[in-house]
Amino acid sequence: MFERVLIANRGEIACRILQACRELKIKTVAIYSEADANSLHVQIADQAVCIGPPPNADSYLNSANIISAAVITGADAIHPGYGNLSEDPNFAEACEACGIVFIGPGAEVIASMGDKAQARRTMRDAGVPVVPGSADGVRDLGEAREIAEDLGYPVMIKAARGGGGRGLRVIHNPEQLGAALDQASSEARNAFGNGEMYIERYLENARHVEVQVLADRDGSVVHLGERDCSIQYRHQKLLEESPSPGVSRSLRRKLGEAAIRAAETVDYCNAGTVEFLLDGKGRFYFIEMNTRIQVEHPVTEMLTGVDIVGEQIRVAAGEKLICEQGQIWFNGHAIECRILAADGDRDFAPSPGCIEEWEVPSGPGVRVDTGVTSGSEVSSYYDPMIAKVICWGQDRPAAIARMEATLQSAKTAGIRTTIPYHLRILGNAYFRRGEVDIHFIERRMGLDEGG
Ligand code: MV4
Repeated sequence: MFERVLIANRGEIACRILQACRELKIKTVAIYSEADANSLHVQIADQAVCIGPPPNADSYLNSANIISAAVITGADAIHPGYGNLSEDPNFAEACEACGIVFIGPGAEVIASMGDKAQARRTMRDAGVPVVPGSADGVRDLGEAREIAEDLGYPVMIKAARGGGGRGLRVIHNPEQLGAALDQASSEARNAFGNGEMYIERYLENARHVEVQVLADRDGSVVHLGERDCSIQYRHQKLLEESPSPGVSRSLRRKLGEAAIRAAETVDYCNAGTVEFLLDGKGRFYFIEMNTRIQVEHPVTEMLTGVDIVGEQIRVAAGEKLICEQGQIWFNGHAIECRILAADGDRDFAPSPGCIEEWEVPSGPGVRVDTGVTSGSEVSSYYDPMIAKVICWGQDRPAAIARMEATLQSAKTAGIRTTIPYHLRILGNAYFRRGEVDIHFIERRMGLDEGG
């Protein structure tokens, strides 16, 4: 096992990883920017290294400084968390070149899943269902027209190097196609350094369901069931749950098999997430694979009891997965609310400042993952998510009731939080019936609506 791990992140996920290391008796190194000198993750680590000024590009994305910090402190591995350098194949490669284990899949696998068009081809060839669409990137407008005509409108054009909602356009008719393709492609070239685009049929009322997988170096792969992540606003997820109200036992088995096949196809090692869109008829389609730990992983941990971050560290150190598929049970229901320092009434505008009061009650089936305490500063340099509240219940109504009680009892002061907005989601009649798709927020959360 590793002796010392550097955590190349901040906030709640840095705290979560630090705790996993402590449990495995691994010494920890935190990194921090000049804005984070007093942060919780710095306080709870065994040691901490300042890696740069406040802007993310100069600190948490500064791979040379981070790797230097690992070398100087004698860390034998780096956990990247999510965001930041977690899906940068160059960073993973640089770690390995310095003799430091990157806690995640290999650089080649990160790169191959980072190219969404290539990922789509790989999965299609492996027999994983993909959305009907172009086999390759579209070369010119003529070809795009032909493909779109065959698929039938509406279609969606996507940037090969996009992902997570960037570089997408819905096209309703052939007249829109040319200009949209030109625009989106040059946007993608600017943003991702690559203008390649591909086309899919647009799925209108889909759920966003993702399957958690774990794989070790021996090639054992298990799935930990799905999370329904449909409730999002502008690709910012607000609430996730497992099991998905739209997934039956037999569909779960098929989704799990498809996700395992996806992971096996690329010789995956570590934790990964296979994203699918689910239509109203029980059909599912691969869209992307994420090669990192995800924000919403605690939902799955609550449901299965598997410590996903702990397993990431163990398999990266060459150990075998702690369990086989037959030992994994899905118990009850879990829901996560992502609490942001933001104003739900004003388009989720960030609300930075001092958190004068921060108190979320604990209790049976309640987990709070946070990187803040009373007196913490929420900096406008970074993501405004300050905590995740995860509630477990014997069934979905019980999990909802527990979440409502927990959020109602929370005490916060000094900044705005999305807790009132989350309470509105929990009270929404469509949500309570489990009738959600990726348009839930726009269509069901208007001020005059409650279903
Ligand atoms: C789609 C789609 C409908 N049809 N692809 C958005 C993020 C990226 N992972 C893929 N996305 C979508 N791809 C087809 N063929 C709708 C979305 C989409 C979406 C997906 C998941 C969660 C939220 C979303 C919000 C808008 C659009």
